[in-house]
Amino acid sequence: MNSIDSLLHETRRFPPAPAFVENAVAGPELAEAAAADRLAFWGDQSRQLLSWSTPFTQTLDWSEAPFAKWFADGRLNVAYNCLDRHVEAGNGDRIALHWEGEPGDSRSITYEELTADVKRAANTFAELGVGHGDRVAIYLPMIPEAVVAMLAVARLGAIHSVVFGGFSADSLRARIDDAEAKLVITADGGWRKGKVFPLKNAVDAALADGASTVEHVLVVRRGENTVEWTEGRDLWWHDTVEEASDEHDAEAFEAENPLFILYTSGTTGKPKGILHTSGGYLTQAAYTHKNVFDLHPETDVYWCTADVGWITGHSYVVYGPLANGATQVIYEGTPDTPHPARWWEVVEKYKVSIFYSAPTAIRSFMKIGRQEPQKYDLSSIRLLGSVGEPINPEAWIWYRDIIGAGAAPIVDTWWQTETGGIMISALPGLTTLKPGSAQVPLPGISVDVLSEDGTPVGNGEGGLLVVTEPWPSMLRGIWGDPERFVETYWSKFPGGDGEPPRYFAGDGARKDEDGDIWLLGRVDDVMNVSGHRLSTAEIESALVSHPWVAESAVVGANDETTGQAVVAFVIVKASQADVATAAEAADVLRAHVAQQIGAIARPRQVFIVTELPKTRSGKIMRRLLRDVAEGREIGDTTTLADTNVMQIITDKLK
Ligand code: 6R9
Repeated sequence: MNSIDSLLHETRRFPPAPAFVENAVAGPELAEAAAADRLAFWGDQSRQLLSWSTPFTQTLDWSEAPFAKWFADGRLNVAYNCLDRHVEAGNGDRIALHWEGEPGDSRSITYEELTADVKRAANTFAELGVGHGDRVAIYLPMIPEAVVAMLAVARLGAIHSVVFGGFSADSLRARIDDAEAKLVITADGGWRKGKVFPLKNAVDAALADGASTVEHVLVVRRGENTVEWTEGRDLWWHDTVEEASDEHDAEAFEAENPLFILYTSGTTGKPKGILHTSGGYLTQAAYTHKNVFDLHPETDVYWCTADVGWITGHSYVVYGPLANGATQVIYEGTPDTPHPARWWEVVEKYKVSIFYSAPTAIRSFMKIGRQEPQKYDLSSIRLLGSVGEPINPEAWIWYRDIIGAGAAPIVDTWWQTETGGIMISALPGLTTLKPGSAQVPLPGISVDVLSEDGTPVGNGEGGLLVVTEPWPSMLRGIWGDPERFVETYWSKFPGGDGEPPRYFAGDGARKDEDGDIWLLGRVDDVMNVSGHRLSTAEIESALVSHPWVAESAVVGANDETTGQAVVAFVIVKASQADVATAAEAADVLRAHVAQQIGAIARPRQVFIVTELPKTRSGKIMRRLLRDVAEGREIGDTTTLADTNVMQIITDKLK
């Protein structure tokens, strides 16, 4: 038996509620139109969702595959589409951003105000020499100026590279160098966990040798911490942007004008600068944001908890919501500062109706317990979203019951930095939900699951997830490295002989009996135990379904007899910590996995730990746990959110 086959004992089904269906944005006509003529469908979506100053006549040019051009002879301005046109349509008074600072300060900014702010910023950046095609690095906390800076760069036809504020000076410098950025936009500091974390001094350190391409550093005052100043290079935002004219006409650029570079880690040490362009990217960001989140822009209050330093923050904090004229919340700090229910307090305060977050956050709230969210009125929530990794069915049910009052549909959205926008997700008014499955490609998107030899697997089988047709928000390349782009994503299934090339996503997936897609984690996280394929996600799900378990991470460790063996790292819920000794708990949990999935999945070892190593975007770094499981020296920990975690884990296991 192939053990992936045993993955899904999850049989709970949640059809959409009739009242939801009645007002749903996306109906069956979307899929019908996409099936009738996929390219015509995307052309129609783009014309409906965006305002083009020069209409396009060709939807897709795939003649130089895998280098795609979408809407290539059309022209538009991305910032105009996110701002001015809403004001021109009479919606200038609508709130664009409800911003909540961690210490409790807040600002609500209308579309009219945001448009004026972006025009001032665009005038300032232009004065600093930023023009069409120039690169600007943005290294800011989650404050409104981050959104303003991104849109002002876009308005000028320049290219932003947002670097997450938690990255080190070295990582920042590597990204500045790779993109040859002219301008860096930062803040003195931002608030996190009740303290100001300095940013400007990291920029100073990054630029200390004076040998970079950076000409100016523009500094927003936020933390009010003291900063050093390099005369001639450094400028305050309040002395420049806030003094600039708020008149600025948006010039239209070609649809394929680069919009941003966003660095993401690959299999090698050097991060890849994923390149996205304008018209196709914005089309898919707006289309998915509207239909997947069932957006009613006049009444909804939307909150995506991602930082703008990640792709989710680009597509679902900045471009999708603003192109759609949505009202949204952005929050500066951590979910548990100054108290463990801070997020829920924010939901109540702004009456958030659409909430989009990540499984790792949901599991940490499960760990704290339902009493915290239950302190606040969450009745405004009508839709929940999940992104970043597979969501365990137990976390899904908790999310729906405790945050969604047992009624909100959950959209589990599969996509990547590279895909630019959501690719696989339920549509909330149409799809009967299956906890743990991302389910179906969106109308207009074509995906499949292939075996190693490139043939599609049947229902009930697992393989490699691919995208079989180009899509509007697809990455256009890796900055400065076209070969790596072809090699990484298109060489596994290159096509030829009448076969089109297929995009290899790097994820394992399985089709269930209905053909719905269940993500199994990155293929490097798929284990092979005695010739049986097992997914880390599958076993983690089984572990989390045990009442003692708050969170788990599973790795495949080399094993002399079985090839690989399953090794689990488990955090036990605080309320259960005294129930059993670590050794007893390990035995119970090994038996539980065997009982849930089958003896083949029984972990060789279960380590009870208090922390798991996570990247700053919340992904578990299984590579480091594999080092522990295989008794090796721990590898590079610099991309961990908390670099002490591995020490805590290894001390605990001594
Ligand atoms: C948006 C984002 C991409 C990788 C992707 C996959 C995992 C994301 C998922 C999911 C299962 C989901 N992933 N969403 N796995 N279900 N709903 O996270 O982009 O940071 O580039 O990560 O995340 O493994 O390949 P990115």
